[in-house]
Amino acid sequence: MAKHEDLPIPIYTELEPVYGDGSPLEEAQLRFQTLKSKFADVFGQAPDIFARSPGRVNLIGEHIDYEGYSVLPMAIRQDTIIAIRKHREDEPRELRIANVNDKYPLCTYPADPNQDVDLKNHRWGHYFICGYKGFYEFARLKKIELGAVVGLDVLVDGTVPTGSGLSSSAAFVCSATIAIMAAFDVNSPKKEIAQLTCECERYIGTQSGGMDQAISVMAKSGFAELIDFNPIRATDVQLPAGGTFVIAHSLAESPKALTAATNYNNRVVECRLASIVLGIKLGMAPKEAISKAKTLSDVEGMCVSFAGTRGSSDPGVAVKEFLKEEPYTADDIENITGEALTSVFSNSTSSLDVLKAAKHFKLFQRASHVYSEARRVYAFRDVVLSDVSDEEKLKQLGDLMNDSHYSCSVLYECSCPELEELVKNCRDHGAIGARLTGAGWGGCAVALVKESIVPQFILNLKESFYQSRIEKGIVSNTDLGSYVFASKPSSGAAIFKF
Ligand code: NG1
Ligand code: MG
Repeated sequence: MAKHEDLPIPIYTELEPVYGDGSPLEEAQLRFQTLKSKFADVFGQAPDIFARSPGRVNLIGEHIDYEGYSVLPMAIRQDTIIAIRKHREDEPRELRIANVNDKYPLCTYPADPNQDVDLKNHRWGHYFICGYKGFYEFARLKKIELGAVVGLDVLVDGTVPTGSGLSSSAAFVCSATIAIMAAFDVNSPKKEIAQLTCECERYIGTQSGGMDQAISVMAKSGFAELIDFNPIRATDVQLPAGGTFVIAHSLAESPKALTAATNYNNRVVECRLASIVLGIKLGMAPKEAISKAKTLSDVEGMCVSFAGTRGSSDPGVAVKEFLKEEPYTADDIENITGEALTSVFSNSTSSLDVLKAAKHFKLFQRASHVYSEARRVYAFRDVVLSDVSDEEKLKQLGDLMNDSHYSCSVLYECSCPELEELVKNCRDHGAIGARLTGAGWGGCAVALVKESIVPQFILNLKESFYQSRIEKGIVSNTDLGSYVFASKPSSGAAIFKF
């Protein structure tokens, strides 16, 4: 049987197989009907085809995908759906990108695959352009003949809350890319599309790993997935019975495209610096370390060999030995590398932005987090596969989630006061484990909760965490359902013809 990731994106003529997660189908049907009729209102024509790609919740493995390590997310029902129509050659060569939500005004761009994404002026439509550019690049590499460049009409409907750590951006970029591919009648194995969409999203200026796109494209209903990188692969993980994942929003938004230099990209740069310093301390020549030690996984082998001399197999032993706990200044690091940091990162403007904004670099803490988190992902998978009782499995998974949160909060410093309060609330109300999920600095927490207490758990959270925020007008009671909900693993990207 062909492996899941080797199959192309499925093409359906009905919704059933996609939203087959027990949730009401009528809602989804209505959304697609509305999308179709709005499309006709806005553009005066019917769409050719539709695409869907989901958001995700990461169960464990935070801020390690871009360091080359496996992660363990599951897709959620919330998604981005897109209707698209390819222009004829006699129509304007223009990309018209509309949204069913009035918050997002119509964006137009030239139909030019080589245009740059204007990072200084962020517009919501930029995420579509990421997919557009990526698709043309993909076609070029694959030598796919696309014919004359024509315009596109596009209507977007997204239900993944933005800035929430549930990957609204990847849902949008993946859905956009797949819609464009479908409009041009191109399809490919999912693993290739996962790789492509991951590269696409980097056009927006975040140096992201590939987790969000990989799960959005390759998810399978009913399963979480262990995602490996280089090459991208997905392995089904069947979660133990009796537990449910509840997702709860801290109501602090984390606009990643705007805070990249101080938060997300900053951590990517710190990890790169930690890799270089570790590489040098473990015997690489500085020039070699700069060119070869790109991620912490690149120097893991050396760290493990060193740990072996101390009777351990934990790369963290080398981190303790060779990195100092006090933050490094740029000077400290340049004394080790013998090269200016601006020259080390000279080919990445987003990294140069990080260097400008950073006061210091916490190499010890970031590397300690990454190596320990990478091991927790495998421990999580091993617990799932072990032969202890489901109840015992849930307990061990909860402990791993709690440890992950601690590491994110204390070593990686990607939490925030609202998330700390929320995670504590979850545990106080009986969660087996709880942690921040996604990039952090706001957004959601995920809690593992005994299925039998889920309704009461959500009620308790509403009372203890959300009620005061409703009173302050931060959130409305009617919207609360989209900020705190239980989620089953949903399926991945799909194309619809109807
Ligand atoms: P969010 O912020 O949840 O979309 C980001 C990255 C992931 C991963 C996580 C942290 C993007 C598109 N996604 O997710 O690749 O690094 O942070 O684990 O930047
Ligand atoms: Mg995102």
